[in-house]
Amino acid sequence: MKMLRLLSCISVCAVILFVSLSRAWCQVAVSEPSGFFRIYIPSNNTSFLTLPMEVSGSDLLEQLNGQLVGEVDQEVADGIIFWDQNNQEYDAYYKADNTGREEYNGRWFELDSGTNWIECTNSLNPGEGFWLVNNHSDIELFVSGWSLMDSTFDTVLKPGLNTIGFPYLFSLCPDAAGFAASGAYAGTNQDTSDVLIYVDSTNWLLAAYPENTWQSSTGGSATTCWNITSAAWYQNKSTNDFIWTASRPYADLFSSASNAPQIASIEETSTTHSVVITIQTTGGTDEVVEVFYQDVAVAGCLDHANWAVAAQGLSDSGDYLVWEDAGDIERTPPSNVFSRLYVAARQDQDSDGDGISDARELLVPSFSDTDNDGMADTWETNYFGGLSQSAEGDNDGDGISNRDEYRRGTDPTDSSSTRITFFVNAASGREAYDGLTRLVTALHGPKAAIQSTASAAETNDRIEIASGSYAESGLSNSVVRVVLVPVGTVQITP
Ligand SMILES: [Ca+2]
Ligand SMILES: [Ca+2]
Ligand SMILES: [Ca+2]
Ligand SMILES: [Ca+2]
Repeated sequence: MKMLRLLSCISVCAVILFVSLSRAWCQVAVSEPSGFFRIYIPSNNTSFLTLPMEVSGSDLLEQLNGQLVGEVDQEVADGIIFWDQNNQEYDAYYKADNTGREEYNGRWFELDSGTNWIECTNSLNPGEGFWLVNNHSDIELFVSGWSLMDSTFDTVLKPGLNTIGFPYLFSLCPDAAGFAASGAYAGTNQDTSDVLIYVDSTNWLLAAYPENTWQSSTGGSATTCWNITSAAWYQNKSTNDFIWTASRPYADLFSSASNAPQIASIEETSTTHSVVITIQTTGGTDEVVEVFYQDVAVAGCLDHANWAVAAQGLSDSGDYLVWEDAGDIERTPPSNVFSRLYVAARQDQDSDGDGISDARELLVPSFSDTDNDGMADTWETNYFGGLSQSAEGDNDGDGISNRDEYRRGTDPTDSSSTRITFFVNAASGREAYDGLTRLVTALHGPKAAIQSTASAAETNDRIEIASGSYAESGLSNSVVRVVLVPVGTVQITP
């Protein structure tokens, strides 16, 4: 069963988790980015990997436990291998199962430990290399964690061999000059220089012209790149440690002034491969949560200015709410992406009162509203060539204000573009939706009741009513004059 948990027990661990998550974000409006990535390992293969997110050691093994296969015979069990750079040796562990001793099953023990059952206590940090051994059929592992938000990340490179990778969700071509400036030794031949060794290539650091460049062991300058999750060996030829400092490649946009919802766990469901997200909330009665997402490709990068809305209008009276991402009309199912990140935010926080949350203005470029007039800047610029038009103005003189044209999706420069169609659906509709689309999307969806839709409409708007039964007490046309368009059999009862 492919089920993952960042928390094995929400109720017991909640306090601990909140402390650990809130170390840098104790007063913010949006949560720390959290998400998942996938690791494909072919049958009977070993993959050399690094973690591009924060996944604590015990949590990683716990996550892998449900996906890798234990055996009583350590030679055929799935395993994990670490490199001990202090002692320059491998530490290999296997997953035990069917041992005849229930307390050992599903735990990880040292290889060749005889009867001593030496348990794995290693932890894994972002940027450290390790190997996963798959002694069974092809597998795609699901790993969840937190995007690293430290501005820099130091990796200590010991004399001899080290395993390294980039700790952020970002593919990278390691900068040779940066390594040299950090203390890497560049020489004039491969035997004396520091060396980066990939699965299929070896590159060494050249001191002569062109100075501080990676050279291929097979000749000529080399471009040496990591994808997200790929690791490499680093051979430090000197007798001293040095520190390679990686800089966070994305901005810190997370600095506002109120309590945030926090993503507490991300699990993949075994049957549908949808992703279930548990969000810790304040429990306040006014709190409404929205979720943003961003997909990152294997050779891509997280872009912290470019999120999209995944869900809105989530609320719960308790301290947690659960939202399931199965994809939708606008969003690929999570089973079809390598990596997806999420942030949860307070949708009810709207400092400028324009109906668009602070978080959406911050995270989604198309909603950025720098002049706080309730009209997205991209929309204003598209229609008016700039931000000078006022919200109350009526540029095309059709009686509908510029801001209402924005909200209703009509053309503010075309006086014939005024009326729109609303949608009602007794089955799929919700009163929290705006009624602007027939199908449910992240931002829109049909309303559930005819009367409330008529109240939201303007004169001459159409209301398309999906077939179904509607209980409408006191249905009235006194609000506005609208056109009702039933589709199929529509039954209206008082
Ligand atoms: Ca706003
Ligand atoms: Ca604006
Ligand atoms: Ca107008
Ligand atoms: Ca118009």
